[in-house]
Amino acid sequence: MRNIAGSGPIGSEEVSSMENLSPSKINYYLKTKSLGQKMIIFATVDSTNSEGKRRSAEEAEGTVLLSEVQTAGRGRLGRHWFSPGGKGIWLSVILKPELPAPKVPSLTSVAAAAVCLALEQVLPSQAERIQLKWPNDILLNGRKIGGILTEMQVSSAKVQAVILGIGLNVNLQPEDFPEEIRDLASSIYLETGQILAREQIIAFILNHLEQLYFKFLQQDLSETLAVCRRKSAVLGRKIFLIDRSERSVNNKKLADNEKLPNSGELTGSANPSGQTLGGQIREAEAVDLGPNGELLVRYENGEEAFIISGEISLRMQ
Ligand code: BT5
Repeated sequence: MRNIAGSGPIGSEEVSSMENLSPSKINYYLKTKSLGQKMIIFATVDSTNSEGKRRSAEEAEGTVLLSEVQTAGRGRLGRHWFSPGGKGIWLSVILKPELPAPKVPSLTSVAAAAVCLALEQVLPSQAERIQLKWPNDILLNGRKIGGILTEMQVSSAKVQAVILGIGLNVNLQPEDFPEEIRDLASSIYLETGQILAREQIIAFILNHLEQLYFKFLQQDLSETLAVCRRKSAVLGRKIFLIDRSERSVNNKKLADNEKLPNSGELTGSANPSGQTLGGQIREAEAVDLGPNGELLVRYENGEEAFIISGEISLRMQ
């Protein structure tokens, strides 16, 4: 029996209304052994990733947290993730892989590939328009409809838990987007005119995620990389790489949740010689993905580097 519960902490509520996410509908499509065997569905929570961190010690691997609304949804580097009610998928999975920390960033690619495969399944006629902007943006018709936030909790140099957060704008209407992101953000509904059942998409994401995650645990990232290459909006293109690391280190006004020691989002940006870009914007060509999902870039001077994500933002030219 799947346990779908929600005895939430203060500030969290269980969903009971019929118009909200239906656990039984999710279960109908779910084919997983572990992921989503326990789902906790909130009406409102600050961030499913934050809730995942708070619960990670007590919850088993594969526990899925969903919320209709997030009041403090987060993107990378402390950015805000708009999470209005009832129309999006705001989901986090608690994972407990026995892995060294440097292997964890690959999970962003695993999740990105899983979301693409799920979207191709529900939108076969749009398959070619679904793309990935490395490392974590899901695009439809070139506009951002989703994103991934991978965070890990580390104690005594051991990965205790990974909170894999997925945000997807499914049925959002124009008025659901604040002015500042209207130009870049969109939803499946806005791009296709279709209102989709969120439950089916959730189940399809978890089905693909589990399959790719299990392979990843067996050190097989080949399918993930094949999907990420096939769906890449970036490979072969000129890009700008914008280093954010100085901001992280020097800006004393960082929000607490922006970088928590041993409990933060994945960061790390270095080329093979260990240099960062030092706050610069650098032009490069996106050449390929590396064996762990890193981005291989070639700078104008011919130098090549693997970018590990985290503190690097990428703009397409
Ligand atoms: C991301 O960050 O794209 C990761 C988003 C992860 C959200 C999920 S929801 C479930 C889980 N719980 C959380 O609290 N988070 C995760 P990033 O690449 O840093 O992009 C953030 C930027 O995307 C913002 O600065 C905005 O420009 C834009 N943005 C914000 N909300 C958006 C939305 N709903 N749709 C599209 N773009 C958005």
